[in-house]
Amino acid sequence: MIKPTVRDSVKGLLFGVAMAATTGVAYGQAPTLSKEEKDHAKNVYFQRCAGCHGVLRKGATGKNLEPEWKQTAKDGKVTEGGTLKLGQSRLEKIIANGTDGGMVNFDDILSKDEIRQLATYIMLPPDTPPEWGMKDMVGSWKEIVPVAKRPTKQENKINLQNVFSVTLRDAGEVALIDGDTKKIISRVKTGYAVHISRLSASGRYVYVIGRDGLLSLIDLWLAEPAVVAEIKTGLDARSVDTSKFKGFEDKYVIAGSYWPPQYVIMDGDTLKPLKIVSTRGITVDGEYHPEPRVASIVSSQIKPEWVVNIKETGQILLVDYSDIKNLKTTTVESAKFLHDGGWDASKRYFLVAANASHKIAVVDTKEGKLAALVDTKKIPHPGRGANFVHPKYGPVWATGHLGDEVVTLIGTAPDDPKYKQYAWKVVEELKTPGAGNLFVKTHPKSKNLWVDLPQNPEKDVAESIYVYDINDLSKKPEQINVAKAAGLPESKATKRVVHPEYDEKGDEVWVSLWAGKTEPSAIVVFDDKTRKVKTVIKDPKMITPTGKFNVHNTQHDIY
Ligand code: DHE
Repeated sequence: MIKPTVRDSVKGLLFGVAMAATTGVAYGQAPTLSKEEKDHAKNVYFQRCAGCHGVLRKGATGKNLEPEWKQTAKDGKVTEGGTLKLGQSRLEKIIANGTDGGMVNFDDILSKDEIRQLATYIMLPPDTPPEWGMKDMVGSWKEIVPVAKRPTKQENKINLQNVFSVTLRDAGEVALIDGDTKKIISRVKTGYAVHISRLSASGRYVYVIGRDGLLSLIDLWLAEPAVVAEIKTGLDARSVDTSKFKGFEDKYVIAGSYWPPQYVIMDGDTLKPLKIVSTRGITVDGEYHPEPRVASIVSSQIKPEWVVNIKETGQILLVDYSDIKNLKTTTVESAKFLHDGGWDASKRYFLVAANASHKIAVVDTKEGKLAALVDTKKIPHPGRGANFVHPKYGPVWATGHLGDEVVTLIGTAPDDPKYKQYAWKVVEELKTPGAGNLFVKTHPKSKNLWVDLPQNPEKDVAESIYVYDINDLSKKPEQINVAKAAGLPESKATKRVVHPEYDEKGDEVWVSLWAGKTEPSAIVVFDDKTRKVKTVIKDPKMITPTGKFNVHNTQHDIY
């Protein structure tokens, strides 16, 4: 059982309800809720549960939560289940206490009444949220500073290449921090619980996508960088990227939605929506899925193409943006439940986690086909992964795991005669002190691999960062308790250490110390060589910092 230490804001990552055992709780009585209760429960479900279980509750990283479901396996075996079968009291227990299957408890953030309502709500047929088409998008689109009124050259003296765009999750903001001076340049209002920031090819524009689908375009050239355009791209979203191929720099931006399941292509400098493409369709198993959500999107530097990963179908779309009106897409079949991923060092191969299938899919973007499907330990979660040269196996890409105590290293040099036998094979698994990793990071200039474990139930582990020596990976990683090193006041609640990110030069590592919404959080900057704290960036307005995106490294896909 996962201990009841996981805080409010990480609940989004939690996995499914174990369906294995029913308790014999009587059922058959129709579940009912008043309109007010239902509306509240619906909102709680959307905020806390939909990320893993899906809006239509078909299941992905989390289990299927439909009132009744029936599945026929390839061998013809039929299985049945559903929330109705589990019943009110069993569901309340699962939501309150979590399960051995990996779902954590919600009794520390939801009231007894909310848990009761949520249990009833998931026994009712799922609500289908509205669609979000071109009219809605155009209606939500705001050009705050039109292109003609924007500067023609940089109006500030900031070293823009070393700026960090930092998600202040629960504040609905990003902080732009000067990586040289460590001063907050500005805090910018964005969508709710921003997921990622990505850069335009030129490095001038930062694109920030909120969980609520609001895409904000920040112009770094303004005297004080600010939002110059915004648009609501969907009702629930996680991904955005830009056109990076030569000749298309800063021209287009693409955003993917969880709901409605679709992606939208927009003008890069105005966010004017140009084309919406639905991702509803057939899974790799040949079944129709009504909610195939857009997970990670990356931009190729060798072709005018985006790699768009569709979670539920397991289809990887290579979308050619050279002719938007006559859009050509290559559909690469991989494995279900695609989530996050990153390029190998050559930037020809994209490695993406099919997380609940416990696999990494490798796409050869030059050939436009699947290079490999690599079996891994449970629930790989690479973020964008980490590339380095292993002393024995040559170039490798690393991913951590939410569900196992390892960092997996996969060989990535199929054309190198010395190392090609290791390509797309798990060459080594580095032991971690527990499961619950979200992000790993290194830099071409570094000999360190930084690994967080924010989802681990042990406070000391979740508050630490672990550093491996790439020259000698047989050594145990060094544990650095970041919460202690930062000197923030002790608290009973865990301050999760999350998302290591390098500065432009590759000699500093920034990690977030992610405390509760009303407690002090911080960003702790380490010297990469000595692994000692250089600076602790604190500010009363630094509320729940999570992802940090260095302009140079994000622009050039350095990780
Ligand atoms: Fe994330 C990346 C989805 C929970 C912080 N997250 C991603 C990506 C996806 C995703 C699809 C890849 C985007 C890309 O590259 O285009 N994340 C989801 C979820 O569905 C999930 C599990 C639940 C949810 O409801 O959102 C989830 N993620 C979280 C968190 O709880 C985190 C820790 C804090 C938060 O914001 O809620 C979190 N996710 C991040 C970060 C990245 C990310 C910092 C970018 C990593 C990078 O280096 O690129």
